[in-house]
Amino acid sequence: MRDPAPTTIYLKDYSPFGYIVDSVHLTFDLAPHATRVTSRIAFRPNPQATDRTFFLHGEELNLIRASIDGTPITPEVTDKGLTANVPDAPFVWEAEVEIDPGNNTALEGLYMSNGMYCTQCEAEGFRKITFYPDRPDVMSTFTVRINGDLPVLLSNGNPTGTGEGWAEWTDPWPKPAYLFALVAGELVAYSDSFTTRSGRHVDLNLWVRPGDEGKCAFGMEALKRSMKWDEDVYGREYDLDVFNIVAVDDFNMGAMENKGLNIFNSSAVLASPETSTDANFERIEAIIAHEYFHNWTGNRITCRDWFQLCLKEGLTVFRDAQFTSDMRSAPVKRIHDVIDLRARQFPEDNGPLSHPVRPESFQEINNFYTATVYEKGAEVIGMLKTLVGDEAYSKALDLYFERHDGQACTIEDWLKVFEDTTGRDLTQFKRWYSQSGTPRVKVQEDWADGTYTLTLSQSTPPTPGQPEKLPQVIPVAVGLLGPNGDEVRGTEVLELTEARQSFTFEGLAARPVASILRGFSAPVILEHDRPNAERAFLLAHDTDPFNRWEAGRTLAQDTLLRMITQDAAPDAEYLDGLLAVLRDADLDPAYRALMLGLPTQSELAAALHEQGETPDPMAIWRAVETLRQATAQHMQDLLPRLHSEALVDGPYSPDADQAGKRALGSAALALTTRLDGGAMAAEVYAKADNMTLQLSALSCLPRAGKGQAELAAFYDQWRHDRLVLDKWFGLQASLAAPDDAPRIARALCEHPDFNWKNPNRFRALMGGLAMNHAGFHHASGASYALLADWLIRLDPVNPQTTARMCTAFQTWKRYDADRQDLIRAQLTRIAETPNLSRDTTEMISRILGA
Ligand code: 0A1
Ligand code: ZN
Repeated sequence: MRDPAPTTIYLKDYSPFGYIVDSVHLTFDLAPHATRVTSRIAFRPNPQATDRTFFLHGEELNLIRASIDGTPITPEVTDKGLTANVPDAPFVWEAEVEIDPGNNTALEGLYMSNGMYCTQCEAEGFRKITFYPDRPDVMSTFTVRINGDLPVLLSNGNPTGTGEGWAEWTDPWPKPAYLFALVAGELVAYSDSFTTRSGRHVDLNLWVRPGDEGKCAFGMEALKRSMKWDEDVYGREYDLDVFNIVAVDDFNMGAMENKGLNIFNSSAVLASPETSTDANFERIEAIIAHEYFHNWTGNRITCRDWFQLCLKEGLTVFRDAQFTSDMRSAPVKRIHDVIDLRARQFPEDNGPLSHPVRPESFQEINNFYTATVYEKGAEVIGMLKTLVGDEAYSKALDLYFERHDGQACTIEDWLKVFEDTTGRDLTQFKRWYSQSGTPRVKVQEDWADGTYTLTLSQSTPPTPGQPEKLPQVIPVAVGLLGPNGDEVRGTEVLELTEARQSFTFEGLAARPVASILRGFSAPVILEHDRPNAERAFLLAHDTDPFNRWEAGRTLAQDTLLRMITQDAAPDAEYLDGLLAVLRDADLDPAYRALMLGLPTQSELAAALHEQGETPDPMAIWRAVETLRQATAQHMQDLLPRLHSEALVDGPYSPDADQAGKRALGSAALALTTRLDGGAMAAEVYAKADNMTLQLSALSCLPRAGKGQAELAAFYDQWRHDRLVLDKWFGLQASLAAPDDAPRIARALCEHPDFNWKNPNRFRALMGGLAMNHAGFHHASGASYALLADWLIRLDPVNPQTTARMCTAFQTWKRYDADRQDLIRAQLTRIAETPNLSRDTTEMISRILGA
């Protein structure tokens, strides 16, 4: 869709649709370039609505015929939809349209992937299938008949009829159109079943392309564990006779929660030890859980409008994080999530794309499936739970499900169930949904006569459209340690509600060391100037595993910043503290592996910018290299022991224990490579019998100036496996030395396997380059130009993926004037491209700050 003057949609303009939909009957006659869709929809006037305009969304549809109560009509059709005169009483709408799934490269609506038909309707894709009130507050039951000569024909709900060349599906649960799905293809099922706690037998099928059956077992187990967990923890049962999951290669996102028929990017469901890493397995488990949990948080209770997206996404991310914590290690999961939040959400919240968890306006809703809506949205739920306590949280959720089942809701509805169960006024808490930007919390400490006083001040820098901020409710979990490392005060949640507030702890025998923001109890930036000796003390003694890790992280960041700005040597307190933690064999290997991590180079650039410095990507890169080298030397004697602790007995399993050992082994291997020039990594690579080991060894080698032979061998071994080939592209682009990155990425773009129309392949290469901080910010501007060339090329083919990839430029204002000029030139070049999509136009203009 080309839209010369994009319109802005506002939350404040919400009004209900003039009609209620009682039932929808759809018939699909499938043909790659001329699919016919016939709809029969029962409407009646909505007594809650004042505006009775009968407007149905519809885009890229060829209307063949339309009728009302059997009488043919000629509606007024534009490129957005149609309007018609309708009776002021119940009526039946019928229409027949023709669509062209074979030429749908945007992967929205009905499209084809490897000869298979599939759909993606969230957020506004259903309007590319037929004329309909395509908005989430219009809910209806659907009956779907599919006519086609493919062996597998699927839609939402339960199967209610089948014969040669056709199948019928009926979904008894009213749903909005964005949850509609249809799949048709030559697929094979990996099947199992689940009996719900009330005794409902559910058939489970994972539908894949022939040849992929061997990669389904893990996903199926993850599904069954999710179903059980949602019964045990939230009391939520599945509500249909069948649950289908389909894997598709061409998909813009991770997966989609369509009622009873989830559609997954194959990278988010297919797994085998030979082709998938431990991280892949963990991600698959989380995404399967996420989509399954949407059945209640999203489908049974949906969103009134797209501004409420966080209602389903924040809550469902929070639920899938709880699930992962229960299945694996809670502290490790929390640390992973905070690393991810800082890497993806903080840059968004502190740059030109900053927006509230519940945005108030948009041009293209697809641009708001963001880390802020999802991950900060989940943090907000976590804070709410911390503030009200576990028991009240659970009661509030029971009330939410009871009160709102079958409805399309708002954040107000959500907060009201908490107010009603706890009696608490959440007016101030609600600012977490409306104020954008990451709050800074500054710490000041005082000690006198056995009393420790903690003074916290909060402020949030201005963000687009929000020059002034009001204080938010910030739960700050605090514990106090005595001089010998014992905890003298266990964790207590302080509620910071004012701009500045003091909290006192009396009757202490000695000045304590405070452990602040335990468990990362709020998504804020803590500003705490304290001696490194205190950080080292916390690294050695903190009883809160998150803050113990955080102490190491802060030490690492501090030493790196001083290495960058003052040419300082690596800090001994950091190196010694790290060594002591890594030596402690009682600590979980996964946790120790995380301890060896460093802040990303992009995070260091942000921290420098925050200090008023202009980050130099090459200086950052050099400091990280130097610190890594120093760490390797400092740990030299321990490395052999770490390698042996990382050894796994028996056959590969993706469980948390084995994965943790391999994570430690791979962190140790990266350090060893700095000492032996890659000899051990080459050996591990040669012997590796699973993808985790193979890939971790392979990633060590380019840093040692080696690995050409292994990269070629890897390609030969895996050229037939599209998901593994994505890794091959991504690894080379993300790990290339800064000076080589633009050239290597450009060469990879010429590779015959660079199928750029496939979103996974495009993201692997271009996303890999963008993640290579010093390589992406190469002073020549060559990487900027390469990315811009490809964004311009992809935009007419797939606007959604193009718009998402534009975020690589969102941090541009941090850098020096020359780099800013280079980036601005590329952004302007993209903006001036004729017929640029609405998606990309909106993103570029926001990034430019226009
Ligand atoms: N609701 C899905 C994410 C999703 C959103 C949009 C899509 O197409 C534009 C596809 C998937 C989820 O949260 O998993
Ligand atoms: Zn979701």
